[in-house]
Amino acid sequence: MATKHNWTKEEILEIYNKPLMQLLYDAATVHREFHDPNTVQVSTLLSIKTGGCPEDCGYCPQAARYHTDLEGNELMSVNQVKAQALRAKSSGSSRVCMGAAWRNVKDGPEFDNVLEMVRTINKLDMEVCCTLGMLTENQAKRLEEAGLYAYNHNLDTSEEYYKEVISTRGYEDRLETLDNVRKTNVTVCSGGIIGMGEKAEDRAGMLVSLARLSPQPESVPINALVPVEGTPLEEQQKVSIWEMVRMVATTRIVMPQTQVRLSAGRTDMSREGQAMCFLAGANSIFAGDKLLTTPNPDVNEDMLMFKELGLNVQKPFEKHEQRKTVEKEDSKIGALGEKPKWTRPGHQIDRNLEAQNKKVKA
Ligand code: SAM
Ligand code: DTB
Ligand code: SF4
Repeated sequence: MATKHNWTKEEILEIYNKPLMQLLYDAATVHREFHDPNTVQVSTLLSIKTGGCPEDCGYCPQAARYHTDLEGNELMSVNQVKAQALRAKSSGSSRVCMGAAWRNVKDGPEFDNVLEMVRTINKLDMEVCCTLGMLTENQAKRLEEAGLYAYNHNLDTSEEYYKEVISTRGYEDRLETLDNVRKTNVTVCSGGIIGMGEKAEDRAGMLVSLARLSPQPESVPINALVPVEGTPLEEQQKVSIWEMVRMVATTRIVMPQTQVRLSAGRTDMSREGQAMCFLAGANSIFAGDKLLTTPNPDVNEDMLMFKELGLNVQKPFEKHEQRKTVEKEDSKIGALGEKPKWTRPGHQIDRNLEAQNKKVKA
C-alpha cells in the first residue's frame, strides 16, 4: 500500500513548521489527489446523555467532578432522537453523531436503547456515528449489527501529554477501544484537541499515533479547545487560526485519505479562517447551533458560507464508495513500486504525482 504509516514525530514537525504558504500548497495538493476539494461532509451532534460523567478529562464540562453550569440529563428516548435526526437531515446533514457522557458502555437496557437509536437513524438513510466511551469487542459487534457507520473515540493528544489532562484512564485504553472497533466493519473516527497547553511536539505525537493505525482512521476530528468555566482548562488561551490551519494541513498530509473534520472551536473562527482550513484539507464539519454542550455556528450561517465558497454538501455514504476506489488505485501504485513523493520525508509535492497517478489509472 502506498499510504505511509511509519511517520516519525520529527518528520511531522518538519511539515507542521513549514512556511505557511508552502504548507497550504502541499496540503491542498494532497487533498486534490484524494478528495473533491469542493465537497464537505456535514454531521450533526446529538448529546443523548449529558453530564454526570465519572472521568476527569480536564477539558470536559460533562465531568461530574467539575463545577460547571451544565444541566445534565438522562438518556434521551428513541423518539426524541428520531425527531432530532429528521431535523438534522432536513437541514443538510448526512450523519448524526450521538454522544454519551459515559466512561464506557455497560450492557443493559440503556445500551439496548442506543442500539435501537442506531437502527432508527439507519432507516432514515443517514450515516450513524456514536461516541459512548470505551467499548468491548462484543459491544462493537452489536453496534455493527445495528447498522453503526462510525465510532468516535479520540486520542485527544500525544501519549506523553495525555497524563497531564486525564488520569482516570490511559492512552492504551483508548487504543484498545479503537482496536475493538477495527475488528468490525464500523469505520473509525479519532482525533484530538489543540490548545490544552500542549507543545507542537505533542500535536505531532498525536498524529504519529493516528497515522500509524492501519488502516488509518476514516475520519479525524480536529477540535480547538473550548475553555469552559469550572474545568481545569478554563484559563487556556484560545488557539490562533494559524495553529488550526497548520494542524489541519499536517493531518491532511499524513493521512491523505481521511476526512479531516473541523470540529469544536468554529464559533471563534472567521469565514476566511474556515475557508483556509478547507483549502488546507478539512472536508467535514459539525453543523447545528450546539456541539454537545457548547455553542456552534448557526446552520443557516454555515449554509451561507458554503454558498459563498461554492462548497457542496456530501451525500450520505458517498465517501465510503469513493474511498474503496482510491484504495484500489493506491494498491496499484504500491504494486508498481512507485511511492508518491509526498510519502517520503521532507519531500516537496510536485505535479509529477498527478501525472504518475494518471499513468497508473490508464
Ligand atoms: N465520553 C465519550 C468519550 O470521552 O469518548 C464521548 C464524549 S466526549 C465529550 C467526545 C470528545 O469531545 C472528547 O474526546 C474530546 O475530544 C471532545 N471535547 C470534549 N470537551 C471539549 C472541549 N471543551 N473542547 C473541545 N473538545 C472537547
Ligand atoms: C469530536 O472530536 N468533537 C465532538 C465529537 N467528536 C463528539 C465533540 C466536541 C465537544 C465540544 C465540547 C462540548 O460541546 O461539550
Ligand atoms: Fe466523560 Fe467523555 Fe467528558 Fe471524558 S470527555 S469527562 S469520558 S464525557
